[in-house]
Amino acid sequence: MIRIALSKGRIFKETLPLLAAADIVPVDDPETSRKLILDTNHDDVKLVIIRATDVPTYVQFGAADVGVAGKDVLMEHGGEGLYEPVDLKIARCKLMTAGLADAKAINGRKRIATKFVNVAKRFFESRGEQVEVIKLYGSMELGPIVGLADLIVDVVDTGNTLKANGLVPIDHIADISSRLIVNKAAMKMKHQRIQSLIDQVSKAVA
Ligand code: PRT
Ligand code: MG
Repeated sequence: MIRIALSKGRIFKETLPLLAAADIVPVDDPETSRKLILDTNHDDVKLVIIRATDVPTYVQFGAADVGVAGKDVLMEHGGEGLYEPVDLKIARCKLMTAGLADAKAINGRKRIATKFVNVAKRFFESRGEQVEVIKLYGSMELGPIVGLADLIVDVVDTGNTLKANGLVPIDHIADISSRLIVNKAAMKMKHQRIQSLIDQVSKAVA
């Protein structure tokens, strides 16, 4: 049995063709089905549909053998207990800091609103800056507008969401794409099955 952890939305959509190249095709559509475990064309391959930020956790603890997660989510998680064998080159974006376009100079310790608390701490630490990080679960763009924070750390694709909220991107933290991740124990115990999945998916990416 192989369990593959995926999130709905862009990662699911962009992973489907790569799984198809490995002859894995889901039987149900997660956007319409209420099932959290989807059957596939193989009795011994299941897809587990979870929140994007939970994917590394499921794979770390072996609740799923394999998963697909954004590098942003992996940087925040820390990557413990995981291998990251394939850059799938999907769901690309950038991790950035951003702030109000008409921001006044910030005096004293900056406040940073983000769901990427660990990433933000590491980034500002690496620049020798002491900051106060405020954990949010979404709509980070609102932070600077309502005076909750001076800056945000978020993923940016077109930049339209920042622009629509009067924000501008400032520092580039990392280029992001989604990665195939594998539980370290499963890589040993189910080596043949997982290695062939890695090979077929890698070939499809290239
Ligand atoms: O939505 P949920 O809270 O469940 O979780 P999630 O937002 O982490 O999941 P999802 O499915 O939205 O994103 C999954 C992964 O896609 C992320 O972890 C990233 O690696 C990647 N990705 C690629 C993005 C984007 N592009 C992206 N544009 N994730 C989020 N966005 C957001 C962005 O922050 C902005 O709010 O989409 C909005 C539009 O972006 P712009 O710049 O094009 O306006
Ligand atoms: Mg989202």
